[in-house]
Amino acid sequence: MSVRRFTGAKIVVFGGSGVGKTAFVVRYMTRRYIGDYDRNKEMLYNHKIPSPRDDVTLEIIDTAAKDNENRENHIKWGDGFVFIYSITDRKSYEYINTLKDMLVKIRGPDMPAIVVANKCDLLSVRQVEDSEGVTLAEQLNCPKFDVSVAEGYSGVSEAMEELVIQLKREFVKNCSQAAVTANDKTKSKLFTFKKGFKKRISRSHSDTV
Ligand SMILES: Nc1nc2c(ncn2[C@@H]2O[C@H](COP(=O)(O)OP(=O)(O)O)[C@@H](O)[C@H]2O)c(=O)[nH]1
Ligand SMILES: [Mg+2]
Repeated sequence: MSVRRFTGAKIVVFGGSGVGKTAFVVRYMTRRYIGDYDRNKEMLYNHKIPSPRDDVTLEIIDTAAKDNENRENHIKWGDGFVFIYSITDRKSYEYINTLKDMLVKIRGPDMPAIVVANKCDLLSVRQVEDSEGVTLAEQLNCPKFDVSVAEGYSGVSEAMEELVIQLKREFVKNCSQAAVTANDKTKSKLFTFKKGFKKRISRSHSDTV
């Protein structure tokens, strides 16, 4: 029997404009911080995580579009999600809250995801309390990471490592569910075959009497 391996996943990075989505993705992929990007550009990146067994390739969409239709397509496309808000921007927190309802409606309450509270270097201009972020993460049923993309790589990498762990777990769960379904199908085929066989035997038996 062939064993399926986890070799990749699709990740969508959601968040309001200017929260640091592009900075987050670029920091994760290159370890570098580049301050300014085109805010209206949506980008699809491929990021390979080398591994002694199987390399894992992440496809990452850094979203920019605001229209609902695109958002819905992204929700359907992704295997896992990064929800970023900036602690200095209340509206960006509200944005994730609205998105959360749409997401739960389309994908259900359990999906690989992380909440990222960015710009933690700007505590003096904080607009979103830590407890509000915790509540959001609880509602999304996922962990929350406080980071400053500007200040360092480690918080970003820790957050993404957690997401990849969740994605692997989900992959294994789906594989075992698929195996159970396949097993059930084989069983039901066998059952139909046995039933047909019994009928044929009883018919041929009655023919001979
Ligand atoms: N102070 C601070 N600024 C940040 C941080 N992350 C991103 N920025 C800045 O926020 C602005 C918007 O970042 P960007 O990645 O383009 O946001 P996006 O629109 O969500 O993709 C840029 O000027 C970044 O330099 C952070 O952790 N701290
Ligand atoms: Mg951007």
